[in-house]
Amino acid sequence: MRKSLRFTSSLLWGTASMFISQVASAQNTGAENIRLNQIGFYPNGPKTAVIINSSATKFSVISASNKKDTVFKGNLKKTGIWKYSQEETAQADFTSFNKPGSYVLFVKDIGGSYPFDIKDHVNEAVAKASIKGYYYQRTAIELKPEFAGKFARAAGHPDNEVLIHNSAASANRPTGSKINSSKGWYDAGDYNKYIVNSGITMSTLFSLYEDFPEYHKTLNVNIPESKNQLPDLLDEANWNLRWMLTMQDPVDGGVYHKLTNANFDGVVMPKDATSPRYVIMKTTAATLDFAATLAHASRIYRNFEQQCPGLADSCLTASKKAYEWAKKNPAVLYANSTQSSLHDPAIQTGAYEDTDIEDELLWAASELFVTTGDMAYFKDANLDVTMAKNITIPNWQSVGMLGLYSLLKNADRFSTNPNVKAVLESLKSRFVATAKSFQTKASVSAYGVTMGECSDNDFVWGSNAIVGNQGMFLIKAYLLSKDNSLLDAAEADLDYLLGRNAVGYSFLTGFGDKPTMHPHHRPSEADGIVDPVPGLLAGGPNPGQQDLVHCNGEKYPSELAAKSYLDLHCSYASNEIAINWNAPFAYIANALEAIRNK
Ligand code: 9MR
Repeated sequence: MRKSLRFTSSLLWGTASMFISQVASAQNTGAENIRLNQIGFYPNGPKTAVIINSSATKFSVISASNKKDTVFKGNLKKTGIWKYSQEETAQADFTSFNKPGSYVLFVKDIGGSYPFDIKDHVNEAVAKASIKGYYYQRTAIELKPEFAGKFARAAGHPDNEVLIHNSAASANRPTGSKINSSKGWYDAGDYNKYIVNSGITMSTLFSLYEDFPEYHKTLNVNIPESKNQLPDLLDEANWNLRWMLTMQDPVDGGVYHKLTNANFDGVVMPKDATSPRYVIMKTTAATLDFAATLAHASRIYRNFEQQCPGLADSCLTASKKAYEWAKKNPAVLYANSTQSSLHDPAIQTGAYEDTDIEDELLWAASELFVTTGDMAYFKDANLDVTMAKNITIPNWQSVGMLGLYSLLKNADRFSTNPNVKAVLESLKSRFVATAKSFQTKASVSAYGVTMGECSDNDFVWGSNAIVGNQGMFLIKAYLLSKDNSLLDAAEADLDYLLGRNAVGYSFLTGFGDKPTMHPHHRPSEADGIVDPVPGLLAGGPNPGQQDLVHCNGEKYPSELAAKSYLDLHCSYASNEIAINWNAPFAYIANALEAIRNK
């Protein structure tokens, strides 16, 4: 965690004579009532804080280093009540102040904010940490001190002898036979591995690579492979890719939905969680997500044939085979409930169940089209029908946009085919217009963010990934349109995740002055270390509060959507971490580093 400047503010303000009396009476409520990015801002980027519980009309920015110079003064803009937190808000906009340094924002009747920086590369540490977070999620490998520091730990879950569950049995692989399904990342705070969620995660990270290949040439996040000739992000993704490849039945091409224990593990370190592991039935959703991810992987690793000989070909073969299985088995759905009643042992872990898989087909067909140029896949994507409803913020259950992102990214390659060209041009203008409409709504919202503005259902389990994916959507639209307002809106979404939100937390473990400290993450809870494993994004406010029964009488601070957050290990519905939630955060933070520092 960055050096805590958590203040007892008489120290900070003592010499700012003009404010002494106010500070004394304000009792440092500024830190709680001034919501801003606790890391900081780029000199050339937007800078906004949200103020609550204040009747002041003005604000100032003061040097944190000499604790007395007022460097900027501005008027607060009243922005009304945010319906998700029922707070009266005002915004302090100090975008025009661009002098590098460390500062505090001060409002007369409430006091000073947490300190923040204005500088180039301001997100470098969070950006790297959010990628390094995946290293800490690796199964089947010891995390050595030179890479993991105090979070070094023994290997867990080798998964080299995984049982075929009877739901997954086939002639070549009868119930109880064993396969090697090693490597991969733990999905979240639990120790299982799920194909559906791996799919969207890998797609997001591949996009981060594809959109900024130059940036990744020099990015070093200190993982065991950092010294090889592959970008670190692709080395890290490769750890999960190798596992994904093992999840395909080599005979028919179908893909197992998940690799899991029968029940969630206790709160123990990975090496101590030794329950039997199973692969569970093949499903259409998992198989299509696999087909999409592997077709995408094939494009990415094709450029690194020397470093990963044969990998691109293997991925493409596996992808095509999976796609064929899905076409023959278009509606094999997963539900824990059917599993529990039909099979022994009953499986109680994460379900990732989905009854609408048209978007999975769109995604897989789009990726295979982009990778192979085969028009049969383009036809299957059926864009005339599917396009409009899939221009949305993606999540693990709604993945059509991931395919559309790849089509948009590669549109130039198909410009000689007039039919494809026309469809992709229409896609581009609709996509950019949708992003613009999100940005317009954000610009008049009380917190100045897209959160809560793109749909009525933004505050769900994993809401921080909703805002992360909104930011990514905006950046992708910025890359196509060069409309700076879209980039600024995405940066506001990062601000939200790092402190400009209704609970005032920085949701990335290890960063900020009021960070998430007790994520629902087994290693963080079981390792005996005070700090949580760093670089992991908490799920965030979730008025569903589905975990209350497990929290021994602990209550969420509020039932309001934006305030339904509990920084306790028991709160898996608001405070778990997950690979698919980290990915859009990593995308935005790294994209801003790549773009703003040019
Ligand atoms: O992210 C998932 C969320 O959308 C669902 O509402 C929730 C309940 O089904 O499950 C979440 O996914 C969890 C998965 O099932 C198991 N590993 C932890 C994931 C994050 O909580």
